[in-house]
Amino acid sequence: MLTHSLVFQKRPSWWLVMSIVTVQLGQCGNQIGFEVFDTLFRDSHCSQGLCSKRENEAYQASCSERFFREEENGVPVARAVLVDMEPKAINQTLSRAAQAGRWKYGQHACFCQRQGSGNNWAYGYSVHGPKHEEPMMDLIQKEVEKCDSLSGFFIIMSMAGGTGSGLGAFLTQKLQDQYSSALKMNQIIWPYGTGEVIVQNYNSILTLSHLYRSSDALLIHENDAVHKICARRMNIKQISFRDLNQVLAHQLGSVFQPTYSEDGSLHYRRNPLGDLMEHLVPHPEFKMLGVRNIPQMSENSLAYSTFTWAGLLKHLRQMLISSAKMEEEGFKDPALYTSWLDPVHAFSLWKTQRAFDKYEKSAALVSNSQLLVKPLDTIVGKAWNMFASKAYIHQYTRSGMEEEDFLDSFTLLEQVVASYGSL
Ligand SMILES: Nc1nc2c(ncn2[C@@H]2O[C@H](COP(=O)(O)OP(=O)(O)OP(=O)(O)O)[C@@H](O)[C@H]2O)c(=O)[nH]1
Ligand SMILES: [Mg+2]
Repeated sequence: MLTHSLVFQKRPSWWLVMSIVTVQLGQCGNQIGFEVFDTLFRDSHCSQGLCSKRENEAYQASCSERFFREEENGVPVARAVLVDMEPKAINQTLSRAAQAGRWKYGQHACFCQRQGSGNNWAYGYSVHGPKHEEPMMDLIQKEVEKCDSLSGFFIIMSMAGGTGSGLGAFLTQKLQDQYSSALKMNQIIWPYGTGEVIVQNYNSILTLSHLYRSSDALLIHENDAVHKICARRMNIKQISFRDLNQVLAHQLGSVFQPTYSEDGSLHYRRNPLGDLMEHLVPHPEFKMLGVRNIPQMSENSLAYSTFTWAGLLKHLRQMLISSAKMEEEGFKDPALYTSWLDPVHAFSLWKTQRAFDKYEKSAALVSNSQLLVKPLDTIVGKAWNMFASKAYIHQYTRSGMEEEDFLDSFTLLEQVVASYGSL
């Protein structure tokens, strides 16, 4: 008992890990959010034979402080706010968390209405947003007040629907106004190319252009790419959103799992979002981030596989340059980076001895690169063609938007395409 209280009183300063408040928006954001918390929780609470008990405890403590808080009865509570304009996805998310029984969402963490935005960005942004601003911002503030120290916000949303995209853009703007010094990273789900939503290209360009003004970084996952991972690497036959979301959660978890700080000590990084963005977003014109990770495979294959660090990193680098021209040089090769960044600063390596999510060795690469230029250019082109024939525009103007807003979005994103193109 005595030793315990001494330990707590004498927490060294590095102990103060900063927390992230996650905002889950719309169907997609809520479904993915659950998987992310569950992955992080399961990973940090399974004990890993490969490292010491002390190491495991430090890892778990760091992960918990980032993403969970503790309620009186000892059950971990996700530092999350759930928002949707229709109840279905939130109800399902809450009941999945309750069924699993490992951790839970806060008792007052949800904001929900009866009627979604019907895939209309303008309805989410200009109608639902202003109408429900106060209660939504109150929920977020309550969660922020429960953090000893706030690293920033992680906002999960799709860009093709109406609520996650439109209301998500609205809320990110409000967070920027109210918490200007806190970092904001938006996790955005890029729709399938052969999308289900007819106006998805409109919703996408409106989302991206607004977030470009109010967010610090856009971490983008394309449903097509994640689908391919499920089919080819995980060998799943009938692929559901849940399968996609588990792959996504694994990727996000491997980005957010605690890693050692660079000072050579074996202490975990304190400020997950701050450290990521300091390295990845050195210029406000370039905010689009992508993740690649390795390995990711079905549990069956995993049982028969072994990996070496050299092999994993080589493969990861090939994924980065896709054409495997240069083989041996590592990530320090200046040819991989834009000329205005010194390769020493352009690349940084974060490590931990702790295995992640069943994988004894794994590597994830977060990069700010030209990866998304082509998909962005395609979406802007398709939206422009629809706009030129004025298709569906009345749905947006009826909800309070002007044609001018579309034009602003096109201009901004064409500039982004040009900037990335010139790297
Ligand atoms: N990866 C993934 N994508 C999803 C999921 N649910 C929906 N999507 C994608 O999200 C887009 C549709 O957006 P939703 O999130 O359903 O829309 P919403 O935010 O609830 O907005 P409204 O329903 O219009 O009010 C499509 O591109 C879907 O492919 C999910 O669980 N995982
Ligand atoms: Mg919905």
